Amino acid sequence: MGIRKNQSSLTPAEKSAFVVAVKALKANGVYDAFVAQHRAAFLAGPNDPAHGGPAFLPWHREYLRRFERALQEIDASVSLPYWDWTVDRTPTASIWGPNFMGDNGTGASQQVTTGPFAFLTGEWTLTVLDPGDTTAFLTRAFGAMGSLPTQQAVDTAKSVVPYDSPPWNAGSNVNTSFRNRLERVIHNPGHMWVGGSMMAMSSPNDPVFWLHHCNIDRLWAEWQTENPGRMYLPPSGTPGVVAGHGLDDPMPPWDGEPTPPTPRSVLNHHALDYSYDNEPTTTPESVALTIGAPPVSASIGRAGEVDIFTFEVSAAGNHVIETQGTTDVVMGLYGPDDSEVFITEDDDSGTGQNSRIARDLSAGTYYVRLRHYSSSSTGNYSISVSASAGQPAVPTIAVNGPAVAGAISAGNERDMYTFTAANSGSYTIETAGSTDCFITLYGPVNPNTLIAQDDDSGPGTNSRIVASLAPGAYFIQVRHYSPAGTGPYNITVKS
Ligand SMILES: [Cu+2]
Repeated sequence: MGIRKNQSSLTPAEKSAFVVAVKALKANGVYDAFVAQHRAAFLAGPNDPAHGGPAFLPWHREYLRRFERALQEIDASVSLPYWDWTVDRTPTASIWGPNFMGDNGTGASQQVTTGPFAFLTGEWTLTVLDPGDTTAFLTRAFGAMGSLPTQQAVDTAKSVVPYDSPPWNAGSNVNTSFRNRLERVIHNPGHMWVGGSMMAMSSPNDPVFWLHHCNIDRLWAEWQTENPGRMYLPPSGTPGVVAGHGLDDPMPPWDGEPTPPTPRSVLNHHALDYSYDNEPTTTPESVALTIGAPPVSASIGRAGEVDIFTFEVSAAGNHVIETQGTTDVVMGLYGPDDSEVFITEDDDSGTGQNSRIARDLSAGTYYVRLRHYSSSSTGNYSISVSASAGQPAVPTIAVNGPAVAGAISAGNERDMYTFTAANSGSYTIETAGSTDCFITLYGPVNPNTLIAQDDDSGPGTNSRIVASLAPGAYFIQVRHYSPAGTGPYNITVKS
């Protein structure tokens, strides 16, 4: 199942993969066919199958999923990201960076001149245009036509029930039609704020269209989860409802297909094989492990299954979680006391293809998620947790003191250090030597709160993090850039 992520959390590589796939569809003509479908829906006027009626949300869900599948034919790892404009609502937000959507339009023409979709690069020429429009380049005018929806406006919209109400069109009361409130009060302002190309019937010409509509789809999915008793309205055959907008109406332009999509067929987005990164995970039943007890037998009985185990740490110390058997499992560790807080993951640090995590853990409840390395394979394994007595405390690095010598002595080893920032200010954490270290800074106080990570900002392949820190205790994790790499290093903290 593809996971649609908040665009602000995409890695540079994920952003690049999305951009590359979008541009591949542009180059082979598929992209413009999608733009034409959206324009054709608007041009159908009072019979628009996609806007100003109950099917606004189902039509766009189907449309986005088809576009996403087209992207996935280019690159199976790509999912649509969503743009949460209640958070990323300024022209300087990273979504508008040169590696993603590019910036605002400039000059009287409002032409977008930066990023992957700038006309000047010669790779993003608009060919499907609204009647009378001849502008071949992408245009934007941030904020000129209004502001982005706030979280409060979203909350208010999501509190509206039922799904829709008579007269089942753009005139439905926004206090009795969730759909029309979401469409008019939340969705339209997103198009308006971006401005330029996003104002047109051909608005998918601006790739941010997909990110905006993905967020609208996410909000609908949340509303559905929060209102399980509220069915889509109206039923097919309701007088005065435009064709395509009834629950079981085939939705144009796909109504000629052997099994045409209907609003009903897209109500469960999980059945369309995607989910959103902020959805509460339906936790399968977990199995409790006892520290020091013999291994517990388990199996990945069906492809894609995830097994969950828990264990209680009563006294802080070093713990080892490992699997046994011939099944290539991957193990993720989460906690303490929160099954969603990721600590670390391991594939093959154990014997054979087994997983092994050795870690200093504070007291609390921990969660282990186990899956097969291959999402299409199954197999048996066993799992155990042990605690080593008298393990060393986390070494302390004195700020502006001598370098501390360390070594990655085994593949996938993680060395932890702590230091105390006595004053607010800039601190430089740096490794030295010929080992390609990768460092991660956590804190203050909580060793699971990520601040920064770095691979090669120091001399050679050394790591360097310069961070402005408040007073408090911080933690540094040192690992080798390569999961199999080993070697000595020195580490210092200077203020
Ligand atoms: Cu639309």
